[in-house]
Amino acid sequence: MNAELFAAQPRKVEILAGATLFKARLKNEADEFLRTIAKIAAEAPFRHMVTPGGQKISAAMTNCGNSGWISDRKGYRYAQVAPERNQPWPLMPERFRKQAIDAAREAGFPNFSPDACLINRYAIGAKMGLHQDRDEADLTQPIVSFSFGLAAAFQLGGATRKDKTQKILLEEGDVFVWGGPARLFFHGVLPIKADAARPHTLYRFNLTFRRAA
Ligand code: MD6
Ligand code: FE
Repeated sequence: MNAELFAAQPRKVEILAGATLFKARLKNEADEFLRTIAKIAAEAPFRHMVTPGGQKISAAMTNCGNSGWISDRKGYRYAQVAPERNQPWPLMPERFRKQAIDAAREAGFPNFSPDACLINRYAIGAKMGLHQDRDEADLTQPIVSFSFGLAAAFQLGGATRKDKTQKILLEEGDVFVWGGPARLFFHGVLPIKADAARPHTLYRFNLTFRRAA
Protein backbone atom coordinates (compact mmCIF):
# COMPACT_ATOMS: atom_id res chain seq x y z
CA MET A 1 0.00 0.00 0.00
CA ASN A 2 1.26 3.47 -0.85
CA ALA A 3 1.66 5.50 2.36
CA GLU A 4 1.07 8.71 0.44
CA LEU A 5 -2.54 7.70 0.00
CA PHE A 6 -2.92 8.30 3.71
CA ALA A 7 -1.03 11.59 3.88
CA ALA A 8 -3.03 14.71 4.68
CA GLN A 9 -4.63 15.94 1.46
CA PRO A 10 -4.57 19.73 1.40
CA ARG A 11 -7.88 21.16 0.24
CA LYS A 12 -8.67 24.70 -0.78
CA VAL A 13 -12.13 25.89 0.23
CA GLU A 14 -13.59 29.27 -0.70
CA ILE A 15 -15.67 30.24 2.35
CA LEU A 16 -16.76 33.68 1.11
CA ALA A 17 -15.49 36.11 -1.50
CA GLY A 18 -12.07 37.05 -0.10
CA ALA A 19 -11.92 34.28 2.51
CA THR A 20 -10.09 31.08 1.55
CA LEU A 21 -9.36 28.13 3.82
CA PHE A 22 -6.50 25.75 3.03
CA LYS A 23 -7.25 22.62 5.07
CA ALA A 24 -4.27 20.88 6.69
CA ARG A 25 -1.78 22.90 4.63
CA LEU A 26 0.82 22.98 7.43
CA LYS A 27 -0.17 19.80 9.24
CA ASN A 28 3.05 17.95 8.50
CA GLU A 29 5.06 20.86 9.89
CA ALA A 30 3.04 21.38 13.05
CA ASP A 31 5.78 20.20 15.44
CA GLU A 32 8.32 22.48 13.83
CA PHE A 33 5.95 25.43 14.12
CA LEU A 34 5.22 24.63 17.76
CA ARG A 35 8.94 24.52 18.58
CA THR A 36 9.45 27.88 16.92
CA ILE A 37 6.51 29.35 18.83
CA ALA A 38 8.10 28.09 22.08
CA LYS A 39 11.33 29.90 21.19
CA ILE A 40 9.47 33.14 20.51
CA ALA A 41 7.62 32.79 23.82
CA ALA A 42 10.92 32.23 25.65
CA GLU A 43 11.93 35.73 24.47
CA ALA A 44 8.53 37.46 24.67
CA PRO A 45 6.34 35.48 27.08
CA PHE A 46 2.63 34.89 26.55
CA ARG A 47 0.51 37.06 28.80
CA HIS A 48 -3.13 37.95 29.35
CA MET A 49 -3.80 41.54 28.37
CA VAL A 50 -6.86 43.56 29.32
CA THR A 51 -9.33 45.27 27.03
CA PRO A 52 -9.84 49.04 27.22
CA GLY A 53 -12.95 48.18 29.26
CA GLY A 54 -10.79 46.36 31.81
CA GLN A 55 -11.71 42.77 30.97
CA LYS A 56 -9.00 40.13 30.94
CA ILE A 57 -8.59 38.55 27.47
CA SER A 58 -8.89 34.78 27.90
CA ALA A 59 -6.38 33.91 25.16
CA ALA A 60 -2.75 34.51 26.17
CA MET A 61 -0.84 36.53 23.56
CA THR A 62 2.59 37.37 22.26
CA ASN A 63 3.93 38.64 18.92
CA CYS A 64 6.81 38.45 16.50
CA GLY A 65 7.77 40.86 13.74
CA ASN A 66 8.39 44.61 13.61
CA SER A 67 5.04 45.41 15.21
CA GLY A 68 2.96 43.58 17.77
CA TRP A 69 -0.71 43.93 18.64
CA ILE A 70 -1.36 44.98 22.22
CA SER A 71 -4.30 45.98 24.36
CA ASP A 72 -4.55 47.81 27.66
CA ARG A 73 -6.73 50.39 29.39
CA LYS A 74 -5.59 52.96 26.82
CA GLY A 75 -6.84 50.97 23.81
CA TYR A 76 -5.97 48.48 21.10
CA ARG A 77 -2.92 49.23 18.95
CA TYR A 78 0.30 48.02 17.40
CA ALA A 79 3.54 48.70 19.25
CA GLN A 80 7.15 48.12 18.28
CA VAL A 81 8.12 47.02 21.76
CA ALA A 82 6.52 44.66 24.23
CA PRO A 83 5.26 47.08 26.89
CA GLU A 84 6.55 45.28 29.95
CA ARG A 85 9.94 44.49 28.39
CA ASN A 86 10.65 47.67 26.45
CA GLN A 87 12.45 45.62 23.79
CA PRO A 88 11.64 44.85 20.17
CA TRP A 89 9.50 41.78 19.48
CA PRO A 90 11.33 38.63 18.36
CA LEU A 91 12.04 38.54 14.63
CA MET A 92 9.38 37.00 12.42
CA PRO A 93 10.90 33.66 11.38
CA GLU A 94 11.56 33.64 7.63
CA ARG A 95 9.74 30.33 7.33
CA PHE A 96 6.57 31.80 8.90
CA ARG A 97 6.73 34.83 6.64
CA LYS A 98 7.22 32.77 3.50
CA GLN A 99 4.36 30.40 4.31
CA ALA A 100 2.03 33.34 4.96
CA ILE A 101 3.01 35.11 1.73
CA ASP A 102 2.66 31.91 -0.33
CA ALA A 103 -0.82 31.20 1.03
CA ALA A 104 -1.91 34.81 0.46
CA ARG A 105 -0.70 34.68 -3.14
CA GLU A 106 -2.57 31.44 -3.81
CA ALA A 107 -5.70 33.04 -2.39
CA GLY A 108 -5.43 36.01 -4.75
CA PHE A 109 -3.38 38.52 -2.70
CA PRO A 110 -0.03 38.72 -4.51
CA ASN A 111 1.28 41.77 -2.64
CA PHE A 112 0.99 40.63 0.96
CA SER A 113 3.87 41.93 3.03
CA PRO A 114 3.34 41.10 6.72
CA ASP A 115 5.22 43.06 9.38
CA ALA A 116 3.35 41.68 12.42
CA CYS A 117 2.36 38.26 13.68
CA LEU A 118 0.04 37.99 16.67
CA ILE A 119 0.26 34.63 18.43
CA ASN A 120 -2.78 33.58 20.48
CA ARG A 121 -2.65 30.68 22.91
CA TYR A 122 -5.99 29.26 24.05
CA ALA A 123 -6.27 26.92 27.00
CA ILE A 124 -9.36 24.71 27.19
CA GLY A 125 -12.36 26.97 27.77
CA ALA A 126 -10.68 30.12 26.39
CA LYS A 127 -12.57 32.01 23.71
CA MET A 128 -12.64 35.23 21.74
CA GLY A 129 -15.71 37.39 21.41
CA LEU A 130 -16.96 38.75 18.09
CA HIS A 131 -14.66 41.51 16.86
CA GLN A 132 -13.30 43.22 13.77
CA ASP A 133 -9.61 43.60 12.98
CA ARG A 134 -9.30 47.28 12.15
CA ASP A 135 -6.11 48.48 13.85
CA GLU A 136 -3.98 47.90 10.74
CA ALA A 137 -2.96 50.86 8.59
CA ASP A 138 -3.59 49.24 5.19
CA LEU A 139 -6.90 47.38 5.05
CA THR A 140 -6.31 46.33 1.41
CA GLN A 141 -3.85 43.74 2.76
CA PRO A 142 -5.34 40.46 3.95
CA ILE A 143 -4.79 38.65 7.23
CA VAL A 144 -3.39 35.13 7.11
CA SER A 145 -4.12 32.78 10.00
CA PHE A 146 -2.40 29.48 10.95
CA SER A 147 -3.90 27.12 13.54
CA PHE A 148 -2.15 24.39 15.56
CA GLY A 149 -3.00 22.14 18.48
CA LEU A 150 -6.63 21.83 19.60
CA ALA A 151 -9.34 22.66 17.08
CA ALA A 152 -11.53 25.75 17.21
CA ALA A 153 -15.06 26.50 16.15
CA PHE A 154 -14.49 29.84 14.44
CA GLN A 155 -17.46 32.12 13.92
CA LEU A 156 -17.46 34.19 10.75
CA GLY A 157 -20.16 36.82 10.48
CA GLY A 158 -20.67 39.85 8.27
CA ALA A 159 -20.15 43.59 8.16
CA THR A 160 -22.29 44.26 11.23
CA ARG A 161 -22.24 42.61 14.64
CA LYS A 162 -25.83 41.48 14.16
CA ASP A 163 -25.18 39.55 10.94
CA LYS A 164 -25.67 35.82 11.07
CA THR A 165 -22.45 33.87 11.66
CA GLN A 166 -21.29 30.63 10.10
CA LYS A 167 -19.18 28.17 12.01
CA ILE A 168 -15.86 27.07 10.51
CA LEU A 169 -13.77 24.32 12.06
CA LEU A 170 -10.10 25.38 12.27
CA GLU A 171 -7.87 22.38 12.90
CA GLU A 172 -4.18 21.66 13.11
CA GLY A 173 -2.30 22.99 10.11
CA ASP A 174 -5.24 24.90 8.64
CA VAL A 175 -4.40 28.19 6.93
CA PHE A 176 -7.13 30.79 6.52
CA VAL A 177 -6.54 33.77 4.25
CA TRP A 178 -8.89 36.58 4.62
CA GLY A 179 -9.17 39.95 2.90
CA GLY A 180 -10.98 41.91 0.23
CA PRO A 181 -14.70 42.24 0.85
CA ALA A 182 -14.47 40.07 4.01
CA ARG A 183 -11.58 42.00 5.59
CA LEU A 184 -13.71 43.85 8.16
CA PHE A 185 -16.23 41.11 8.87
CA PHE A 186 -17.00 40.28 12.49
CA HIS A 187 -15.57 37.03 13.79
CA GLY A 188 -14.79 35.18 16.99
CA VAL A 189 -13.81 31.85 18.53
CA LEU A 190 -16.16 29.68 20.62
CA PRO A 191 -14.76 28.14 23.85
CA ILE A 192 -12.01 25.66 23.00
CA LYS A 193 -12.82 22.06 23.90
CA ALA A 194 -10.52 19.27 25.02
CA ASP A 195 -9.93 16.45 22.53
CA ALA A 196 -10.20 12.96 24.03
CA ALA A 197 -8.10 11.61 21.16
CA ARG A 198 -5.25 13.99 22.08
CA PRO A 199 -5.17 14.01 25.88
CA HIS A 200 -1.71 15.63 25.95
CA THR A 201 -2.69 18.52 23.72
CA LEU A 202 -3.68 21.29 26.08
CA TYR A 203 -3.72 24.37 23.88
CA ARG A 204 -4.76 25.86 20.61
CA PHE A 205 -2.28 28.22 18.96
CA ASN A 206 -3.36 30.71 16.33
CA LEU A 207 -0.94 32.92 14.42
CA THR A 208 -2.25 35.87 12.46
CA PHE A 209 0.03 37.63 9.99
CA ARG A 210 -0.81 41.23 9.27
CA ARG A 211 0.44 44.36 7.61
CA ALA A 212 0.19 46.69 10.59
CA ALA A 213 2.17 49.78 9.57
C1 MD6 B 1 -8.24 32.97 16.25
N1 MD6 B 1 -8.38 34.88 14.88
O1 MD6 B 1 -8.42 32.23 15.28
C2 MD6 B 1 -8.54 34.42 16.19
N2 MD6 B 1 -8.68 37.78 12.87
O2 MD6 B 1 -7.82 32.56 17.31
C3 MD6 B 1 -8.73 36.12 14.52
O3 MD6 B 1 -9.21 36.88 15.31
C4 MD6 B 1 -8.54 36.49 13.13
O4 MD6 B 1 -8.08 34.29 12.33
C5 MD6 B 1 -8.57 38.23 11.62
C6 MD6 B 1 -8.29 37.39 10.57
C7 MD6 B 1 -8.12 36.06 10.80
C8 MD6 B 1 -8.25 35.58 12.10
FE1 FE C 1 -9.48 38.84 14.52
